[in-house]
Amino acid sequence: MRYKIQILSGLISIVLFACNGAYETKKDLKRPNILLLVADDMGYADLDCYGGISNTPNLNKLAENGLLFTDFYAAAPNCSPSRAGLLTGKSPANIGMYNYRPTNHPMHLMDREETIAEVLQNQGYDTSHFGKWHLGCLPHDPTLNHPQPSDQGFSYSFGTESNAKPSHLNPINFVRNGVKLGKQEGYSCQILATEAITWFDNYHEAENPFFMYVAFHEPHVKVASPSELVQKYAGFPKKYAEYLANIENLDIAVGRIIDYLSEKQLLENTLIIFSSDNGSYRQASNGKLRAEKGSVYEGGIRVPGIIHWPALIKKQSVINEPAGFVDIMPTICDILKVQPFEEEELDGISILSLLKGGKFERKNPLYWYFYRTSPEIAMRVGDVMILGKDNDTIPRTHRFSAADMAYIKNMNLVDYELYDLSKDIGQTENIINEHSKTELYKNLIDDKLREIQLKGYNWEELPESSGPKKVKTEWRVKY
Ligand SMILES: [Ca+2]
Repeated sequence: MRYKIQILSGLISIVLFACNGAYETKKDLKRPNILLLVADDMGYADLDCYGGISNTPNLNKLAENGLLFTDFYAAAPNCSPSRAGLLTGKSPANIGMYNYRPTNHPMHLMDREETIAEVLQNQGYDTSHFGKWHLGCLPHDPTLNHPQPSDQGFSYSFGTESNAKPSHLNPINFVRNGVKLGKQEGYSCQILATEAITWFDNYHEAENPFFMYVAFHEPHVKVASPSELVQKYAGFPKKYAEYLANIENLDIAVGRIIDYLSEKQLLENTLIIFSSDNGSYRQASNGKLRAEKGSVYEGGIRVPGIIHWPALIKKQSVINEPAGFVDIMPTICDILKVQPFEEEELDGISILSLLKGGKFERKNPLYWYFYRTSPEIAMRVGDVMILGKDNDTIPRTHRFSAADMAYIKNMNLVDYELYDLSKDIGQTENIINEHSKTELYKNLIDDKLREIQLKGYNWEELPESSGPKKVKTEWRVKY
């Protein structure tokens, strides 16, 4: 994989863009359009430009003309907490998003949290959401009374509470601006692309900048892909071919949105960010990374990260600096020169200097907390990842429960692992007993757990633990 990235870097070392005078003023760079594209469960090694098998020319092109991050991280190893971290810039555990949110569950992204959409809406942006929400009930439910996309800064919303049902093909559970819709014809990613383009034509005021958040349902199960694409991968087992075609179909949908922006001459000053909400449930999709979705080993949290913004980024670069979801909110605030509502509470930091090709220094290490699998916590300090666990063997249910809440508030770390990711991307050699700074890192991660236990929202009306349980050490959890 690294070999392929190096090739990419070498072949396209300098890509110069013709200057478009309309976007070259400092004023315009402070108000770019922003397109946030998020895949669901796409692994680190799924895209062609990350060494994958699927044909993904549109995302390759974004990477070739922008920045490709080798060490980009989701905010959590599964859907709901990761999306909460993405939209707020805060560690999901600190804002009470501890796990995937099942249907009719009280856990949600609280209205008191400020989202990217709210910041941008206040700055005069036209804001829109397409696809998976997974931050509370959708549409409005008077019993749960969770904030809707419109309460979180999105003027327009077309999507689903969670996954597309019954699959990506002809989904029946879409909601447009609070109104339940019937069956939608086609594949989910293409339905989203069509709706997004329609939104531009019918709802976006040309004089305003826009913020568009497109949260694709692909390639989360249950996978469905067009037969003509599946046939392109006929040499693979049927289920695998369907998966590879699913990645290509998503790439085609991304291409349709990009082509529209290009036709309307909006591409030059649009900041496009592409990533995935967590690692893949397929080991092969995570390349050499250890573990899968649901784990705080690299396979659960390290994801593709591509940033494209021709008005600022003038040449292709591969960025090895660790960055991720929680950095997006502070970066956007930095670009707009606005102060987040609770700046001191943000866990991410602006990476605008990285986008500009300048120096970058992270004050507070990135970290991930997930109580359901072992290890429970990970922290990235430079090239090193330290992980902590309590070696408990309590079986866990799918639904976040009162027993889980009590466990989170009381757990202690008793065992640690340390990996040098610059030499050991697969986390095969635990060097906790050899590293000179082991005690320092142990203290850092112990302190971080205490902070989560102190600050993390305490849900009081959770369901009791029920349903099928899995022993915790089995990290290959399927959602
Ligand atoms: Ca996911």
